[in-house]
Amino acid sequence: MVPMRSLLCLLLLTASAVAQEHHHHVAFSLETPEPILVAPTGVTRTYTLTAKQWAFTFTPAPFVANVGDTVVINGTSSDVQHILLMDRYVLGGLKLDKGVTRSVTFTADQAGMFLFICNQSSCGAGHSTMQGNFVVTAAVAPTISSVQPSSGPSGTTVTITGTNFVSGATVKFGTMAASSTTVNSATSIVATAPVQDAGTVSVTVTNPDGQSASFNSFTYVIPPPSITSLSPSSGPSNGGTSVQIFGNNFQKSASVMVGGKAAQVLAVSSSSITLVTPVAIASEQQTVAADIVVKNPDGQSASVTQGFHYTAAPLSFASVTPGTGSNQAGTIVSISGTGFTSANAAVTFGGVAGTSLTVLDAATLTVRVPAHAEGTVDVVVSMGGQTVTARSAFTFDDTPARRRTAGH
Ligand SMILES: [Cu+2]
Repeated sequence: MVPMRSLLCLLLLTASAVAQEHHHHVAFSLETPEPILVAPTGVTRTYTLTAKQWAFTFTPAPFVANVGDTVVINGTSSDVQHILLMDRYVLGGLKLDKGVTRSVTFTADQAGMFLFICNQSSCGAGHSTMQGNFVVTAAVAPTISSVQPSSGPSGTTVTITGTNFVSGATVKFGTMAASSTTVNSATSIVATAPVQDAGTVSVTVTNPDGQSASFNSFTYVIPPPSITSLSPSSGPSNGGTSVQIFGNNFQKSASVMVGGKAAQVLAVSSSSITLVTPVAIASEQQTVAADIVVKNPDGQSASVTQGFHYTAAPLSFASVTPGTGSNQAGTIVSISGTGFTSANAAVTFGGVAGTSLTVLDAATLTVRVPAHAEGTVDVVVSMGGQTVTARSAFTFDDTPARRRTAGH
């Protein structure tokens, strides 16, 4: 009869041998699993593990994941203590005790088949049969076989046919995200071409795991633009009015001219353009009707004659640059403000009229400063019957010239 103590030793030796054998498999997988994704990918999978003599039971079953998934195991025992030990992912062991739930969380970062065993050799005579495999599947790259239709204007809805599309996949037309994407199945995605310039782009599907497929190609064929309305259709002559143009077939790089001057374009969709009006041209009348011209990068354009009306802004003064000049006539300064017009325009410096007055636009003029005694003076701008006075806005100072003279 074998003494109790010897039997225990024998059991321990057997358990040790099994653990040693398992240890060999820690660094690599036993075999490559079938490349079948468990949908969805890139998610957290939570498994309940119940250990008992003599099995580990994972719920839900099977115990699987995709590369990139986060795996949570909430483990307990229904009898004695067992310990879960798993190649690569649970190397520290997870103690499983009756009435206690303990958890371990890891990222399935490598595909393969990973052996798990019970590492509690004193759990009983069937200990060495407590083992199984955790399967991690490498995600499969998508493929694209067709894009239909293969051409059309911005906003065209296309059907992308291929394989291995996964819920959450994104679609790009060239470098731009589709304006809408619906993954109907692993083989079909419906996407809407975002607003872009005319031309040919590739279509790319990217699964949530980062694997992608590109297809050549989708061609933006864009008819001439048209304008249906503007809002608002008037604003002050000093510009800065935010205007929306509504119409069709606007391309992403469309430009807009207002009264022959380039507007700042803020946003373009195929059916609307948001812009900021430029400063109006100088005019005898401060109310100016300006033509609107939208030009697509392919050269096609649409226009509305006198589509925007500049209204008279109150005359105001903002700055004079430079603010200092020679006593001698000759310094040319730039004055900015609002409501400028070339009608009855005059600028005086300390009561003396400047010369060569040029109103560049409704917000900018240039003028040659007259000769004047040294000192700081008021600048008075008169236009179209309005007058504005900028107190102490300009200084006549010949100091630099005297220094030059003194140096000789
Ligand atoms: Cu056990």
